[in-house]
Amino acid sequence: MKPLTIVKLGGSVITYKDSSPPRINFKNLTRIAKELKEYKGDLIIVLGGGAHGHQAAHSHGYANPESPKDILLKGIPPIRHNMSELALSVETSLNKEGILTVTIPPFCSVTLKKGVIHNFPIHIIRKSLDNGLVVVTHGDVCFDEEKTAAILSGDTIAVYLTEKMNAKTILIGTDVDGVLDDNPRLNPSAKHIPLINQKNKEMILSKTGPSANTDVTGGMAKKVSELLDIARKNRIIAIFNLTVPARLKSLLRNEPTICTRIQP
Ligand code: IP8
Repeated sequence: MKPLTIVKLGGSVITYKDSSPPRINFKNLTRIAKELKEYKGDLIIVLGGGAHGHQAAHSHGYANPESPKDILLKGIPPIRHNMSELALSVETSLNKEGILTVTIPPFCSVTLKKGVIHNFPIHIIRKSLDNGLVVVTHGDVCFDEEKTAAILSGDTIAVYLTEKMNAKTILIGTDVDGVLDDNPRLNPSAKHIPLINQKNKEMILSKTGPSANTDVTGGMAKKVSELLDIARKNRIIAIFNLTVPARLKSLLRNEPTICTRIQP
């Protein structure tokens, strides 16, 4: 078996997050496909929701734990439609670079319980990788055993699959240089943190907040805590700026680049 790498493409990079109706950022997507092209190991690409997921989730009550069932149910088709459209565009961009890709949407097989993954079959993902295909999956709306339906974040999927499939590398692409000690949009002198481990995690987590915009799934603090939970010796974990050309390529080659590394 080849080493497995999981790359999350942040929704704010592959879509114009504030655009309504949602729009895909084809310029970034085309460049990202070129950077992914030369990677030769097993590869799972996880998409964030961006404009396609978060706006529809927000307007159908997914940010509010008290939302009635009928409102949530009405949100399922538009969220699914938007995420399928986004996944198809990613698939098309990758295929254009000769990367043979299949999309496996979580809605079709994953269930949640109180918002947490309850059942996540990986058989088809494994089979696809073993047959040389690159797998695209994405944040999605999924049925929930206790509360109708809930949003499953791309970050949570990436972390879950890393642990379950014993990935060697997990790279989380965002629109900032990694973790900073303050919100860079509000404080331009926010400092970049190159490494998070058990020694500095409490201090860092107290400073990183949820992301702005219409994000219904938790932002940077949640990303960092989920990644710390799967940090192991010999596992490469990085949060990096996917809007800057060549950083993804450097990380895939395991070369030094600006990012925040997470270690045990
Ligand atoms: O952007 C959210 O995924 P995330 C997915 O990775 C939806 O948190 C459908 C809003």
